[in-house]
Amino acid sequence: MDHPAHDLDTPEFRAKNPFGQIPVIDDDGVVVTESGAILLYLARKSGKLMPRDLAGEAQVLRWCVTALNTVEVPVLTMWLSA
Ligand SMILES: N[C@@H](CCC(=O)N[C@@H](CS)C(=O)NCC(=O)O)C(=O)O
Repeated sequence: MDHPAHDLDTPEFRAKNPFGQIPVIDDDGVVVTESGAILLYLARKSGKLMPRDLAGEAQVLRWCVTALNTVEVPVLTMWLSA
C-alpha cells in the first residue's frame, strides 16, 4: 500500500477497512482489520498458537489486550513526544 499516493483512501480499500488504515488481511474472503484481531485470527487458524482450553485462551487474550491497551498507548506517546 502506498500511503502518500492515497492507496488507503480508495473505495476498494475503504470497503475492507472504513477507517482507511493498515494492517488488513483478506484470507480467502475473510477480511480482518485491527492488528490484535488479525493476530488472534491467525493464532486460532494456525491450530498451534491459541490454546484450546478456556484458561489457556484467556492468557493469550489477556496479553494481547495488555499489549494493545496498557503497553502500546504509553509507548506510542513517549515515541511521538521524543
Ligand atoms: N488500531 C489499529 C491502528 C492501525 C494504524 O494506526 N495504522 C496506521 C499505520 S501503523 C495507518 O494505517 N495510518 C494511516 C492513516 O491513518 O492514514 C491497529 O492496531 O491495527
